[in-house]
Amino acid sequence: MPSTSEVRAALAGQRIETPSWAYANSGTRFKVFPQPGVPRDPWEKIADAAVVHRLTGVAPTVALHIPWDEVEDFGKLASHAEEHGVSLGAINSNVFQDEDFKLGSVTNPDARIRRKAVDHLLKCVDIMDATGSRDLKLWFSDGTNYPGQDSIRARQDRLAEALREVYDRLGPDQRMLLEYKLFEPAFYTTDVPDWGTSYAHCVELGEKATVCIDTGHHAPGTNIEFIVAFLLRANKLGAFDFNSRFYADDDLMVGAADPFQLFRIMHEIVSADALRPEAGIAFMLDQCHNIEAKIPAIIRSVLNVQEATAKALIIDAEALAEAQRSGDVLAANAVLMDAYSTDVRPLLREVRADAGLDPDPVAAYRASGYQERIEADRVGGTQAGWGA
Ligand code: PSV
Ligand code: MN
Ligand code: MN
Repeated sequence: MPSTSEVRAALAGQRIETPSWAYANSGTRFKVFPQPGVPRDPWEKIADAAVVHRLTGVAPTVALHIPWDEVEDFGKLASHAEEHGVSLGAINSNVFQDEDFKLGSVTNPDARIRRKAVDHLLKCVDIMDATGSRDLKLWFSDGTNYPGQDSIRARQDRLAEALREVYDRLGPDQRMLLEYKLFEPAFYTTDVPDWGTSYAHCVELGEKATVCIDTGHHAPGTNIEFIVAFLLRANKLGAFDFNSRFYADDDLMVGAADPFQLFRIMHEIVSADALRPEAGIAFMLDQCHNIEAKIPAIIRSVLNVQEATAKALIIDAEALAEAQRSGDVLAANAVLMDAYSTDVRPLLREVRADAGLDPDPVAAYRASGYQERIEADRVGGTQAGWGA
């Protein structure tokens, strides 16, 4: 069994990045339900992210989405974050909401539009220089809706060319995270539809390019922990966008739909000793809270990741290895299920108390009066960008 102090130290040292857009109003293409008190600008989104970090102790960075979080002076935004006790995390590029990108951004058949898309990505690297962010996260909505609409192969060539130009612009400590998604908004082909495509481009690019796994971006039934294990072994897993899904890209709170899957993913991470921040994997949330209160939902998500992690950490690795060595299928499975069935909430409450935090961050938020304050102070909160 791992020692309790090791488990506690691993939990206390865990890092989970929250996304600026999850604090703002968002919805579906049918309706955005506005909520009182949501941030009106990136400055207020960061203030809210800082509250999540203060209460949980494990969410010290906040990801930005450009241009949703466009400001004049990104250095100032970084200082604002520092003043609030957090720092700026991954810069997410957005080449999916401009009229010009109807037929694609970096894979568009029109060279002028490809230039425009690549220029946006390069600008995101400039922003990283100003914010001190390590990671550029790329997700492309590029693809086609109809057979014959464009050459699948030519689009791969255009993608490779664009990625190369952006990759070559990265500084020595900067990285590129290439996210994939099976479909939507493209319905026939997507240019980066799966981990294999992302992996192949990352291998071609070099060591600063790694794959980002968004847990909501797979076909139903996909074994995500297999992907995690494969990419870890190949040293090509750079990040997670955590969320959960019942049907497609639902962006619900991580661990809400399938906490067992989250546990299996975290088991792969823990068994590869990849939980430590030095291992270089960014554990980020990418969620949209359409009907639930934003800040408590983000806190809940952080707790869900912590619970899955704690269960993975208490797996009896020696007993598991022994059962695997001797081919005892049932014993091996029982080791995993014993850990999964353990209530780790008391342990997490102790870890929080040891760190000087309230053991129940959601209750602490409700008691803090912060929600009442922002509802009184902020009028006319912004939309994250989705569902407009
Ligand atoms: C696309 O569905 C995605 O998962 C990408 O990460 C985007 O940047 C993000 O959603 C925006 O919420
Ligand atoms: Mn994502
Ligand atoms: Mn998504």
